[in-house]
Amino acid sequence: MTLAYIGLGANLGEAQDSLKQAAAELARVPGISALTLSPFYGSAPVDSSGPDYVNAVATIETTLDARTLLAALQKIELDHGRLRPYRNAPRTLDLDLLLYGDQEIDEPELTVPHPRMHQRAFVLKPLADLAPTLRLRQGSLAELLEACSGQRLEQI
Ligand code: A4P
Ligand code: MG
Repeated sequence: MTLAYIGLGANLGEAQDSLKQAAAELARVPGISALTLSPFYGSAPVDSSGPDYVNAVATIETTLDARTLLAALQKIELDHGRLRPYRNAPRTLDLDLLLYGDQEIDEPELTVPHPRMHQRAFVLKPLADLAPTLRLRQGSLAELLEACSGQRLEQI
């Protein structure tokens, strides 16, 4: 059983509803259990455009290996009508595998820990809500959050 962290984001459509539904769908995937969802946050787009995002983080316990878990996340994205016109395009649903136990994976299709998570308040804050004492390679969540205090983020 591996503890994994999933980042959820959306900035098109009924974003908060999409995140709630996606979390419910994730909880029903065989091999996934004990899903805990953070509070929801509204956040200004970072390296992206369009309306504000809604973001959250979920922890799960899983017997799926990391690649199978990623495939399950991508299936849920597709079910929510996710299109990929260009990188960082506005999206109806984005599910990122942030952490998979303490495993490090460095492949184009799957990089874990997620390579940009430590620079993003919309990931770090909900992560801190779920796991306040967690440390990333780059530092404690509090230190990392301090460094991205310029990013607009509010709990909704
Ligand atoms: N991939 C590699 N590693 C991973 C991983 N750990 N989790 C590959 C998920 N996917 C991973 O992803 C592109 C490819 O990355 C996939 O084929 C997968 O095999 P994608 O979801 O199709 O494209 P994307 O989301 O545009 O790219 P990416 O890299 O997920 O973007 P980011 O860096 O996550 O940024 N601002 C706010 N406020 N809130 C947001 O949620 N999100 C982004 C997306 C930008 N700005 C944002 C937000
Ligand atoms: Mg993504």
